Amino acid sequence: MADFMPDEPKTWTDFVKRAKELKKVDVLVAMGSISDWREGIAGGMWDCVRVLVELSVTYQTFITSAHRTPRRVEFLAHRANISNRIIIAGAGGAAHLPGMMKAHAPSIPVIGVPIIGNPPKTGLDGMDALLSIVQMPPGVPVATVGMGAAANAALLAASMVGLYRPNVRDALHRYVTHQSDNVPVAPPKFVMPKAKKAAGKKK
Ligand code: RP5
Repeated sequence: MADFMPDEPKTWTDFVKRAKELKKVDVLVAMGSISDWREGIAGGMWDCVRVLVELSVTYQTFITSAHRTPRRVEFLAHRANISNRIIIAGAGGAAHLPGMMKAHAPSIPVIGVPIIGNPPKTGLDGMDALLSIVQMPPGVPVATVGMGAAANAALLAASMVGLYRPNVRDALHRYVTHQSDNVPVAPPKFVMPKAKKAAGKKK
């Protein structure tokens, strides 16, 4: 009789090899699909990794879907749990990945990123992913960042890693200081647009 559980015969060996490297890094970055990576675009998991690199947080990336590769999800979450690693998980649509990872990794922090499809796939513009991730049942918490806020997930993870790695804490401090320094003190001096000025003079 056919076994309908996916057993991923082609990818399983490579996947397990990569998963075993997880113990060498700070954060597991998982995404439900290659379409969640979005190289060069803010809002995808690429943006999360960009910030992790900037803050010297080490990471290992994986594509694993709660629906298409459930065995990978279970294996990865378990390994992260026993290795005390932080999980960042991004998914779109019916985004069960962060919640499923938390179910299999109850002792460690899981940060969920609701991905907005680009182009939109579900017509719900990321609201489906946001609600799927944030509305976890009592006892199974997933820290949820805003829709497409993959960079914020990296900053949140860095603040956790910084609790035990001073170089990451220092890098985060520099990042935040730079961000503050780039906020102007006030908007430019107000200048009345010419048309309005002229109209104003006629009165
Ligand atoms: C989710 O379904 C993924 O996280 C992705 O955001 C969405 C669509 O996946 P693809 O059809 O692009 O692979 O599981």
